[in-house]
Amino acid sequence: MTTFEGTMIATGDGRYAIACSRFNDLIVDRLLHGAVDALTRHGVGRDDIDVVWVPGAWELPIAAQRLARSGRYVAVVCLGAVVRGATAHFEHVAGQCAAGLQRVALESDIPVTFGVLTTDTIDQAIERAGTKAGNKGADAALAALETVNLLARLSAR
Ligand code: INI
Repeated sequence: MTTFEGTMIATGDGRYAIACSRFNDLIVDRLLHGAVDALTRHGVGRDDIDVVWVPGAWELPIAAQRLARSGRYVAVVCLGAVVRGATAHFEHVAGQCAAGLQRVALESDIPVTFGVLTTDTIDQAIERAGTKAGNKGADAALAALETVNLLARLSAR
């Protein structure tokens, strides 16, 4: 039996893009901090990380698509925070952001990871942005790193 898994150690041969949505940037700043911290502590150089800001989660898929198609990156990490509040707008923004990013991920030849919080309240978002429920930006960054390494192994076999 042969098992293939990605390591969490950067191989130093590629740049990472992080696409962030500015809406709820109090939260997204913390997700970005977690993502950069995770990448750099696993061996990615700060100079090998580009950060791109879009207005809101709705705009993440078009930016992720452009970044993925550029050929400049080994992965795109997408970060945002969609908070339900009292409006049905949430369903459209969160749903279409997730669907769009999934489409970009499948149509790209590189990992496009999902670090977009979709919560009922700001408190829940804070919990997932570096307090008691961890940091989903860091999780999305490490998922990108692991998948980059896995794909390299699968290509090399
Ligand atoms: N964008 C977010 O990233 N999070 C939200 O919670 C949000 N809500 O609730 O409205 C949101 N809306 C803006 C949207 O992403 C677009 O930027 C806007 O509609 C312009 O296209």
